[in-house]
Amino acid sequence: MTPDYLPFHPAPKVPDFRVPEGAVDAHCHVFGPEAVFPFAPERKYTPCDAPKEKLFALRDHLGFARNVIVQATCHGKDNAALADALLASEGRARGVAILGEEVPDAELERLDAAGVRGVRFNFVKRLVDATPHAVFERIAARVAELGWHIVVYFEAQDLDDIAPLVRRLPGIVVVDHMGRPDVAGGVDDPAFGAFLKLLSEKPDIWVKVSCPERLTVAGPPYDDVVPFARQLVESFPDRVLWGTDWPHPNMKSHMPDDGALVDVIPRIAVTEDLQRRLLIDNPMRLYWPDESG
Ligand code: 0GY
Repeated sequence: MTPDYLPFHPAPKVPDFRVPEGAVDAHCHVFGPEAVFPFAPERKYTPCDAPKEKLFALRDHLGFARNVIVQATCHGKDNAALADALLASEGRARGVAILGEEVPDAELERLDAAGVRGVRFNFVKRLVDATPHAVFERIAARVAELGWHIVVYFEAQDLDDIAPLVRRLPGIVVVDHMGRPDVAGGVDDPAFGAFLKLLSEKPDIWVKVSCPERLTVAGPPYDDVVPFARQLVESFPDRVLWGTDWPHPNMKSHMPDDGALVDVIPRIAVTEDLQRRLLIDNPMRLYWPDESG
């Protein structure tokens, strides 16, 4: 199957910023290989193969110790490639799955044993057909029994519709890519203000300060996105996560150099203390609580 967006960067630079030892890339994906793990028939885009070996090589190249691998819509509710990567990681990866409410308990237990610690609810209209909120709530109640958290992916213009559900969800809710703000409006934009207010009101909401490459209007080095991420890191230092988003599914404008993305980190987390919380303390608490200092 021919991919319908750009291939991932063939040779990312070694970052100028050295991440601290034990750092976690808390948002990345594995795709295929298609010959072994076919893509979902209902997918809205076709990725290129991005197998676990390439992800683990990138982890080492960029200086990270661990990954959180997030199921993407191109694999739908078939989490086989994800589980395979988690099992091959020798404990150095945890996962976030996509599930339907028909999922049997035995499958949940199998995913948990492989290293899945969360379920992802996607509200991005170009990526998925809508799921009733009541279905998400029933899935949330089931995975709460396993101690999993919930990851939500939505765009800023849909926050008003989704906020009541997000407030009701049990346990920790992690928002992907800063809630996808429209960066053209700047950090004083009322929609970003509404997102900050939600975070202030509900201490169980965490946020990934990821994907400058998706949010930017100006392009690299992402000067227009940095203030959003920096504000979140400084306002909620114990509830932020960072990830590469490799292999950058669906990126059509430009394909980022993953090393250059790492170089954004010291611009959004400007002290060693903030960097340690963002890259180690927070993801370890959420994904490896037994090893978390
Ligand atoms: C991302 C972003 C995208 C895709 C997916 O599940 C997905 O297909 O997450 C996107 O197109 O914005 O989180 O990697």
